[in-house]
Amino acid sequence: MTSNQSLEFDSIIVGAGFAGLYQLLRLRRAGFSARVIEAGDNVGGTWYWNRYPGARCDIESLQYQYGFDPDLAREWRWTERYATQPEILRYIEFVADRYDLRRDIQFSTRVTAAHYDDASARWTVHTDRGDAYTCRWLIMATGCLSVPKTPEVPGIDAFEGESYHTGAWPHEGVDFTGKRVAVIGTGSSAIQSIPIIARQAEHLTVFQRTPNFSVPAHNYLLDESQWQEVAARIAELRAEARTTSAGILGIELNDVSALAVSEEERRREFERRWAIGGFAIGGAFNDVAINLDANETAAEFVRSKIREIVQDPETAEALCPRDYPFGTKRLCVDIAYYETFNRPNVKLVSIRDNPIAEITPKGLRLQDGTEFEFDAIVYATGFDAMTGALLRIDIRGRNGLTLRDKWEHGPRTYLGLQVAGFPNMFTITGPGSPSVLSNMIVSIEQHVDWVTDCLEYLRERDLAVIEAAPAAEDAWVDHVNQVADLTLYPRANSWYIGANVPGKPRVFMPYIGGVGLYAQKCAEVAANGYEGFLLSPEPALSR
Ligand code: N01
Repeated sequence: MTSNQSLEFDSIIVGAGFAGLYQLLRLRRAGFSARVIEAGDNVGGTWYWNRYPGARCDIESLQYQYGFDPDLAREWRWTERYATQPEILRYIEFVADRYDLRRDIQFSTRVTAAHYDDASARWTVHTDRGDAYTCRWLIMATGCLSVPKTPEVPGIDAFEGESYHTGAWPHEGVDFTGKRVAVIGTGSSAIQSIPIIARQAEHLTVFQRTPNFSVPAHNYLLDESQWQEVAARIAELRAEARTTSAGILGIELNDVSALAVSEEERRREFERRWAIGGFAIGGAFNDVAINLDANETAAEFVRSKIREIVQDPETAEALCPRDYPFGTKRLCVDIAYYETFNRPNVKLVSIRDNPIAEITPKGLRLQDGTEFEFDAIVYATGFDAMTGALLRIDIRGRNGLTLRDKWEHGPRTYLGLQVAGFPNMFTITGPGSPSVLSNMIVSIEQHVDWVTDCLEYLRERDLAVIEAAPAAEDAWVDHVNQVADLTLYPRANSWYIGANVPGKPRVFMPYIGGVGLYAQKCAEVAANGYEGFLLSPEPALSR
């Protein structure tokens, strides 16, 4: 930013991923001044940072795109059923250029602090460049999986080879040809990258603490008619997606209990959906997410597939998840993941009962003393999810209350949109909203539209402050927990409950009630004059 530019805006948006870009566009069109502050040197958010080999979206590309502009949908052509990271990044860059968004984005700048001033009802936003911006509305579009987490194992800095985290991959790419490589972790990022790394590396060792359930993508090239049909109906399809449970269309929901049909029939239904690929299997029966016995039928089906694919029985058994219900950790969608373990240059090492004790200068050592040597280590060890990006900023609300203190026992929000005590701050796809349990683009658009409509409503009525009422927040947090407890989800040690970060409070963070019900609730709240929020005029005017 040059010194002759004002640092005062109606709104500061933190992050230039899908959420930040759309929020900027909507605010600009509504006549609010806005500045986006972005740590990276380009747009893209998660798709800017996660450039590991094999990175793709596990939501089909025709649905993982903006739905707000039919012209945009007609102008962009997706090539594959599941888009690769480079293609998604090109799309986001295309969007930024098409709507001339870059001129309002401050790149290569990290927000370090944001403090609310009661007297002026404004936020001051500090950056690592020493700038201080002031704004009325602070919109956190910081992403849910944007703070990479490396394991808390001694010696990480002592390793003399190359080390990488999937969530912060070098832009120039990495060539593993002829190298002995370790991948630590077997979540979605590992499952996507392992088949590609295995084809390049001389030898690959995969260190697995918990096996994951993974289903085949059955990826294919899209033909002209598939793409054109969606482009022609994008607005209608997006509106429909907002009424579904996960913001995804085309998953046929079979409203039958898995326990009400014969074993043959059950197997046939699972097989049919396995052949479709992706999340199709999630709709096979209506009680897999809530009934442990029903769930076990899905879990055992996937295990049977693993045994079919993986030739070495011991490796196959080690790859079979057993200690959490199917689907309660993010289901992975892969391209030849299990097949990769049939390669002679790939070895699976289970570290469930024999964890990594130390990263050594040459490789790593397990607790039982077994040593390994590597040229490169890939940490596919996940993220400090949902709250990490917000809590690493020194956010202080009314009376200096820090977000860190407020969320000491886990995130508390009203509708995942606002936090009591933090007026005029909005969290796009924040904890307490469907967010990571849904098609993120659908949820992002729903939140951005809601926030923009809300700011227009306030402006029309000369209102300058909106804040979640503590009672509404309490009731919403209770509801989020109650709904989660109706399902099997809290039974898994997943990042949804913060289990992957030592010391993080164990709270089921996203709202599992479904996109449709949630969007309806948000609309009702708005229609009732922003029920559950406290609205007030400019402080000076109210005195
Ligand atoms: O991270 P993860 P991810 N020692 O947390 C292991 C989204 N995503 O980056 O399960 C040894 O799932 C850990 O083991 P455990 C998607 O929502 C989307 O893969 O904690 N191992 C686990 O195996 C996804 O869910 C796409 O026992 C350690 C792995 O590391 C989310 O991002 C693609 C360890 C981490 O798995 C996160 O996925 C990729 C330790 N100390 C990701 N610490 C799309 O397709 C951790 N692990 C859109």
